[in-house]
Amino acid sequence: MGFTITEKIIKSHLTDGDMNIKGSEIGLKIDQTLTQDATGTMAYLQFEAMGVPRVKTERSVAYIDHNTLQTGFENADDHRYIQSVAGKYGVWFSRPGNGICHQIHLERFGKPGKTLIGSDSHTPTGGGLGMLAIGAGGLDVAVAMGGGAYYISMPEIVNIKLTGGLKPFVSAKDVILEVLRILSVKGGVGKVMEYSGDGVKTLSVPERATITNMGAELGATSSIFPSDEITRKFLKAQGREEDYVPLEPDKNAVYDALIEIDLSKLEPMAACPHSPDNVKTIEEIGKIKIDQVCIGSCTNSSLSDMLTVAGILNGNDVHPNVDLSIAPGSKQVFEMLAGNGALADMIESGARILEAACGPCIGMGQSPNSGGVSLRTFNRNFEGRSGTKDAQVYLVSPETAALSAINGYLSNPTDKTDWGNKQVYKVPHPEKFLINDNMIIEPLDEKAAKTAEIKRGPNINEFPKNTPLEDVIRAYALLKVGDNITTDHIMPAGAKILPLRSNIPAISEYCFTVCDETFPKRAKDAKTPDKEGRAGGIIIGGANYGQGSSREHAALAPLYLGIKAVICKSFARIHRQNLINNGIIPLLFKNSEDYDKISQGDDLEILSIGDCIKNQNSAAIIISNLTKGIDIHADGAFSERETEMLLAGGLLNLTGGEGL
Ligand code: MIC
Ligand code: SF4
Repeated sequence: MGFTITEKIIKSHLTDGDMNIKGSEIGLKIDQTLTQDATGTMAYLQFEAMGVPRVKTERSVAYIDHNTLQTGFENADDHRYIQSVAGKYGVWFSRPGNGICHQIHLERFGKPGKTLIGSDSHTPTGGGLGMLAIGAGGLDVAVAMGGGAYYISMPEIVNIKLTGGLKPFVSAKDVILEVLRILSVKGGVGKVMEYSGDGVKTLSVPERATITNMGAELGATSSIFPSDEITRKFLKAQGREEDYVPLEPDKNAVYDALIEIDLSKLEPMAACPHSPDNVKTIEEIGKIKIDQVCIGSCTNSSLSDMLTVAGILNGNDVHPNVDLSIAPGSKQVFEMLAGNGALADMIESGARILEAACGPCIGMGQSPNSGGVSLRTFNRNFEGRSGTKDAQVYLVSPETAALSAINGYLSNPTDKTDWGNKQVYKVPHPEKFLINDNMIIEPLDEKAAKTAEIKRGPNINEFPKNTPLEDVIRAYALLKVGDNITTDHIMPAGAKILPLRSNIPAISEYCFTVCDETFPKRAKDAKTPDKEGRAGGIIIGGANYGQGSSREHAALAPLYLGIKAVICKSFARIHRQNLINNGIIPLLFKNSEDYDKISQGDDLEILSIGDCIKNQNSAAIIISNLTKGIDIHADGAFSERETEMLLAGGLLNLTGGEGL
């Protein structure tokens, strides 16, 4: 039996486990890591706590791209901390303004056949280059930087076979929207999406990266393309052809499932509010009036995306009722747009140009007007993420976004009537990228690193640590939520809250406030044991709990607020791991209908939970609902490694802060 690309990379990086048993836990050696600033401060504080003198990876990079709005000292202090810690421990540092981590990593560092984990859920962008690139919690990245393995469940591998070629003005974004339409935001859990077929040869590396980037929205462990002549051409144009290695599946590779997509049949699409899988064709949605268009984010900010946008905007004015903002993905893209005049075309049309960063994608500015309709080339349209609770955010391709910005309504770039007399100007795509890495700082040499000082501003607070698992949990169901709860619900982001990412007590004040403003106070009050021995809280969730971001804060803040366990129908992969890493017990309802048997405020007791977990007998865990007088069966199914972490009260307790 031959191997898929995913299996080849896993095989050459396997440190633990049996890759022949799907769903079993396997350990992988990690070649490269990346962090961004919003998750990075915690990751480096954790790395420091491990006491490893220097990173052991082939390449680790710290990017500053999320918290670039400096409305107070906090973000700038965090940047300084990360710069100093990176220099000391052997991590390359990408300065604020250099661009979005995933775009730059693709341009300057990614290598086919390598493993990459990043403290950001869109790390699979690197799959566009043939890397096995996976999003992880900050603590997992810290462990990998220290030379430790990264653990995943051996994934099922889905062959997404692409045939034909895209029609003009249908784009890579429409391909991944089609996959989301077919599979939904839960459809990729436990799976790697591996792209194959003749259609692959029609897609450039940045187009492939758009598709693998948004594979995160499927809940997939990763997504990957072959490494072929197109990959070589991209790396050559980036001045690093030597990083190229070919990578394709064996002819007799066996996949767990097959999805076939004929690219020539795809139409322009949009993910409608408020979920990336709520996909319809633009034609189905109709010509709705729009208020805002935002172009950029790690999904669609490559040079070719930007040149396409400039070509559409050129010679046209942005509609008077539309606010258009554009954020190029990296300094390289920005500088090249400036050099070839495309930037002038954008400015001339009336676009507002933002710095190369995440910006509006994470609610750092550009919140839409009340009830406003916003078209975004981004990857997430969760309720409230834009900063305006009642905004209606649609996720679209750069082509759809640019044409709509001129017309003032949602436009179909394959429909001649939506073009009117407009001419599309083709800005030539350069053969070579402009290479200027002056915003990337090399780490200090080992001698200088020894005496280098780490700069800690007052915003940097300690991360909370858990205590070893108790045998009985007695607590109220402090909050009950429904299906598909995102980490944006659990620990919201945005310009006001993101600066508190290095300060868990302060950020905890916003935990779950999207669902219930009273939650932080109620949780803090419940921390103190009452007369009957109740202490802390339990959260009840539906299916796909914790989807979305990798932010560890969605576990750290609940931990700080005294949450002991989350019981739900199913978990998203990264969030479940973050809970375990921090000693919060993720339990499943054995029968999902039992979700209805617990109401918010019910008094719950879980006896012998420590014993059940210790004896790997989580199937015996019983939740007694003392309010309703019923017993409910739970399940956990923890691996040996996870069991140890839960018993110790988290990964850092387990290692005692000493190495791995
Ligand atoms: C996101 O897109 O939600 C983020 C912000 O990039 C997060 C990371 C974070 O919360 O800091 C992610 O995708 O992991
Ligand atoms: Fe940044 Fe948005 Fe990409 Fe997250 S999804 S890394 S916030 S651009």
